[in-house]
Amino acid sequence: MPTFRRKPTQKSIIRTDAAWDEGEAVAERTFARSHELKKDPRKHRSRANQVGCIVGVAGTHWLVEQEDTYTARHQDVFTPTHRCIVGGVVTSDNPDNESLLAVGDWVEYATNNDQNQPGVIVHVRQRSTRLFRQAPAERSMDVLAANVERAFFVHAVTKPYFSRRLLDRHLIAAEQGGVDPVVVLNKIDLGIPPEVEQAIAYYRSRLGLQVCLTSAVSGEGIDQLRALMMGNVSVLIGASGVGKSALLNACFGMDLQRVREISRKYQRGRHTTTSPRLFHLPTGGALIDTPGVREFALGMIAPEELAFYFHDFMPYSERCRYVPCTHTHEPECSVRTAVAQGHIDSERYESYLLIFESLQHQE
Ligand SMILES: Nc1nc2c(ncn2[C@@H]2O[C@H](COP(=O)(O)OP(=O)(O)OP(=O)(O)O)[C@@H](O)[C@H]2O)c(=O)[nH]1
Ligand SMILES: [Mg+2]
Ligand SMILES: [Zn+2]
Repeated sequence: MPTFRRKPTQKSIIRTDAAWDEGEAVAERTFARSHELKKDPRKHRSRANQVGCIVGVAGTHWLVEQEDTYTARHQDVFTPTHRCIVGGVVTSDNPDNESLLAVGDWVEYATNNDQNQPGVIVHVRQRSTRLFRQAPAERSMDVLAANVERAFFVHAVTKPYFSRRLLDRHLIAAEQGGVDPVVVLNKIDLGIPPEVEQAIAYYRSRLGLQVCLTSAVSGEGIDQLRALMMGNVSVLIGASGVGKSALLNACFGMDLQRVREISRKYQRGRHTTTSPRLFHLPTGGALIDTPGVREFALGMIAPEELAFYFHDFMPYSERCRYVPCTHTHEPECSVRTAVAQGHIDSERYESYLLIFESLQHQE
């Protein structure tokens, strides 16, 4: 899926943020190929004759649903789309270090008079929220979904094993991107291991997290999940094989997405879903299914800011002797004392240390 991972190339992007409206020169930040564009980026945008939302990817094309169709809220989960490409110059209202395009983005595009030819995306509108991770081996942010109100972080209670490390990263990413998090623990028909029960209790009571227990097989928790989706644009995020597509099918009551058994040998998913796709809910709102993501590197956080994302540390961090305290080695650190006394979950602290180290590494 090459286009999903496409990063903004400096040559083809021109920022058109507020600076333009204020008449400030942003010439240093423009890389226009045409002189006309350099003079007036609005002229470039006027090439577009449509506005729409990116709902999927097909090969090298982005599938764009025209605004009127998108908002019509007809009962169809599938609605007609225009196939579009990114051709030549694209302007964007989003930061340069984020993916140029993602499912959920609102774009301005020009359709081709020849129906067999793809349309051309001309401009990407400002994202209100995003769910991103740091792209592997890069400094840029890989946007998994844009403009979503809620993220369902799907984990299996078992098969594949429940990863606290991944969940803690998910929660930080949600806060960074301005997205409301809901944890979905799926496959409860297989039985919930005691350590998973314990973890859920901690996340619920200490972080006030909404946790939804589900089974795509028995149907337990599906009504609750469906109710949480209603009226919102949400995204399913999680490792491969946890049952994102199975849950989507269960919520819609039809087989919209392919589902495949996890590998017996490695107890991992097989990356069955290969590109993100947005489906309309008959009750209003939409749900985006995404390919499994196991590596969830965080970016754009200074190591010393990390503790602010660990809300369960807050009541203790105020009492640390050193200010600021990184809670890693300083003497008389109340966070470390709270971990030793069992007031802070030692698994959460372990996640903190690992993320802290990875962020330090990046600097
Ligand atoms: N027992 C049980 N199996 C489930 C449940 N949900 C999904 N599965 C199974 O788990 C496997 C993986 O499900 P998928 O829906 O393909 O997983 P996914 O998260 O979409 O995986 P990717 O598309 O690879 O990211 C399939 O064999 C499903 O039948 C559940 O609630 N209980
Ligand atoms: Mg899937
Ligand atoms: Zn401390």
